[in-house]
Amino acid sequence: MTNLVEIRVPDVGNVAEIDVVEVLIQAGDIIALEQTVATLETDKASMDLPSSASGTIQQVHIKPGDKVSEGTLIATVLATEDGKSIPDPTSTSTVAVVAETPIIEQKSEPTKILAQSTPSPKQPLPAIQTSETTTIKAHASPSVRLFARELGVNVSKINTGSGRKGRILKDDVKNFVKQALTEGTTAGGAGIPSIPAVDFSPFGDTEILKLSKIKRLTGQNLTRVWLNLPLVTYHEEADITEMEAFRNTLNGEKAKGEVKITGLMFIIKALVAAMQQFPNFNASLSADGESLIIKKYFNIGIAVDTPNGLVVPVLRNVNNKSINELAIELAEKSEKARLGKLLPNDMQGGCMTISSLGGIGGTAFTPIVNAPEVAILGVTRAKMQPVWNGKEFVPRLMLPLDLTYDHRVIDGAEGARFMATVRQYLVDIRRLLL
Ligand code: CAO
Repeated sequence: MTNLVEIRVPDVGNVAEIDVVEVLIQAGDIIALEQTVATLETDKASMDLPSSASGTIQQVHIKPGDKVSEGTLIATVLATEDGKSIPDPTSTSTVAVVAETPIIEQKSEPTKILAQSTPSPKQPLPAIQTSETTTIKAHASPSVRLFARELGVNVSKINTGSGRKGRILKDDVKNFVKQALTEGTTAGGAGIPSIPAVDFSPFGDTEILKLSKIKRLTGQNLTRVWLNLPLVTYHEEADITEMEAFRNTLNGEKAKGEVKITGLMFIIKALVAAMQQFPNFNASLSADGESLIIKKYFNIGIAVDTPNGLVVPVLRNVNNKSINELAIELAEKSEKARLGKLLPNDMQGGCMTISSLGGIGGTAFTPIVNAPEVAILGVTRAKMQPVWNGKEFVPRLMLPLDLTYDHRVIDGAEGARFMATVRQYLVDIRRLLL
């Protein structure tokens, strides 16, 4: 028995326009359940859309360059009997069998890391911006024009596009940027020379490994933030001896299999308590760079290390959640992140990011702000140290903290006061109750 099944775009978290980057099926193809049928891309993630049925493709309803959104019909499949997710055959509606959770390769947001933001129009990459002196009509879709504007590129300066009928594609914009950087064609910009290509073969064997998409996109965002934001990193230390004792007590009371509490949960809480006292840290600069948008919600992004690179799931409304709830939520989201299953929605709406390397080691580092956020907190490994108490040296567990902030928004003294407050909360977590 066979059924006609529709593959539609699943709920990807309130994203209005999703670009179809690649279509991997055509009519007549035989596909397996969960086989990728298309690659979709939002400004935050690229996702492989899996088929929700096995069978023969009857018709493909999209093509590369199309815009789709939740519910858009991707393809119809004459599903075989064993095809899962086959809709109720008695239903006459076009409601479909939506694809299962798409496999997402998150774009950069990370931290040391990333900027999800559109750079302020006042601050295009200076090395690339060109003046609008020509009236040549460039053929490019609105999303490509937006992409070009974000990079400060005037699309009319791109002579030919590689798309159909010379249409300008994102890759053409990227190539234009690369070329501009290589040639140093600047309009009053930084004119940073590119790293020259080197032939390594005289020195020994080499192997070429393609960067994952997350790494590539993260790299672009990092560069963008690095070039656009005046960043300062401030280092602090908190005595967490008591906090650690309390954490161990709590974990000792947990039943087998329950999610354990790590110090990160207290750090998240302390950070939010400090953000409530210092609203400038829970803010973003407006696109024109002239005002500060203060947020009244407290969502914290956590940089998670995955085999494909860094991603930043967001824990929402942290101020209303308990330590246990946060531990469970972070465990779920980091697991999803490592399986590449986060949806764009899981990574949106962050107010500040924490990048914790404490599970690995370190004494300090300089994380890069996840713009348009204005600060990021780096954490490295707590260590027993001799601390002078006025009479003698006593062993205390000291936690190194590194705050990088956007100096356009945060002054040095403000940064130091903010970190003194975070430290106070961690030294005596009872203060979180006040
Ligand atoms: N000092 C001492 N020990 C620490 C610590 C710290 N600052 N932070 C974590 N630990 C310990 C934990 O207590 C845990 O010990 P036990 O197994 O004995 O309980 C162990 O290290 C592992 O912790 P964890 O890393 O699994 O858990 P976490 O809640 O601290 O962090 C997460 C969760 C998702 C942030 C982490 O797993 C991760 O991915 N970190 C990497 C983030 C990253 O790569 N950032 C880099 C950004 S810059 O490129």
